[in-house]
Amino acid sequence: MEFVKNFSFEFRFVSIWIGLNDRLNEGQFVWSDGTPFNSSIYNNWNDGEPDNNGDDCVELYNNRWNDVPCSSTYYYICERPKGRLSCPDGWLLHGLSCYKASKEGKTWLNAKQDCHASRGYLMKIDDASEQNFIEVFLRITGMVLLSKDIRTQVTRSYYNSVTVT
Ligand SMILES: [Ca+2]
Ligand SMILES: [Ca+2]
Ligand SMILES: [Ca+2]
Repeated sequence: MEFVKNFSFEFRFVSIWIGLNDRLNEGQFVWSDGTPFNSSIYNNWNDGEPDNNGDDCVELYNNRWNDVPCSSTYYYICERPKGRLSCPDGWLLHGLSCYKASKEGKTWLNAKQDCHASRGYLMKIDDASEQNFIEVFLRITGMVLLSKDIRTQVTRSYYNSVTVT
């Protein structure tokens, strides 16, 4: 875990699309898989957000949520249910979902379509535990300079150090 911590600063300010949006009805947020968003169950809005300044799509930025223009091009994370089998190649299992990070910048809509093409949806953050997982996941997948072997090692040390529920 020390190793992961040392690199965390580099990735603190990367914007990542999540599935939350109010594109259809201003102020009524839903997840991209169609699930209504219930702020009282769990939310991670940054202070003063959402400010609804013509912004209908939500980024994860510095570990908090913020509504921004959907036309921004950001990295994104797709999530899909694990189902009965394990995750496909390139997807990481956590809880009942598989996750894949894409380091290709896309608009929110294009990112959403890419997730749908692989039978997933833009990341839906259901609770604090999933939010915490994604913060670590971003550090792991964002380390483009690391060799595959080292990345595998970091992934393993992460899983040794947390309880996966
Ligand atoms: Ca809005
Ligand atoms: Ca905003
Ligand atoms: Ca989820």
